Amino acid sequence: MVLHWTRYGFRSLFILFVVSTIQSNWLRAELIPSIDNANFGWVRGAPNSTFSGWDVFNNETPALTTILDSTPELPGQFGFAATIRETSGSGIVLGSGNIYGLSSVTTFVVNQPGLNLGPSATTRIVAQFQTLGNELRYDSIRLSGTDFTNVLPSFTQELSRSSFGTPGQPGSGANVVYLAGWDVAQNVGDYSLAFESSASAMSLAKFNLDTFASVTVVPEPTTVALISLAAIGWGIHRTRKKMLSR
Ligand SMILES: [Ca+2]
Repeated sequence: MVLHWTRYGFRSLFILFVVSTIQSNWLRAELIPSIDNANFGWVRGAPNSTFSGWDVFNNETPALTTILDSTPELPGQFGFAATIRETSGSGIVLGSGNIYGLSSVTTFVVNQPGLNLGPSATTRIVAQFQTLGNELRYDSIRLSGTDFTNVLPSFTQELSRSSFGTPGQPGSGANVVYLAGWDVAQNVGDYSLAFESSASAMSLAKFNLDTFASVTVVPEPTTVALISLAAIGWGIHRTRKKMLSR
């Protein structure tokens, strides 16, 4: 048993070293064009946005076989915090703060409270994952909301990939940063993101989740009328000025 844990201790040390020496490319989610090339004008921290991020996972329910972390700790978080759960019973939190699948596929669910702005708001949801060792099962990444379930991403992108160790030997694997995003034509009160590893021995090292809601503001008729009046007034002023200066 002592040997067993020493082995995992070693691996977590090794993984910590790998993480600190390989630069990852994470995207600011507002830089991704929408699928219809609309410009949402979103930035992290803007009204109607949320951002939760984990570099280090902890387990708030050590007495259970599942893992719960409701305290994302990256700086610059905004809006309602997300929670992450690992529900397979195979997951452990390593000393490095990674969630590792000991004996089987690991199964994750991330809950993100939404702003519930209704059907006139468009929502962009961007998840970014860093995994070490075995990889995600990429087609398992699905989004559910109040009235839709298991929707595949609108767009995906592999942001970086490198390998470490000797292939086939213990302590080897891939270091992958992967992005999956959705453009949803509404904004609901709760989002749920599900994903799984492709096999055991995947280490979830980091996870970021951005959501942005774009509310279409239609000017009220009185506002339009006032703007038109102001424009006409400005035109008259210009004409008078021109005539006076002659
Ligand atoms: Ca935490």
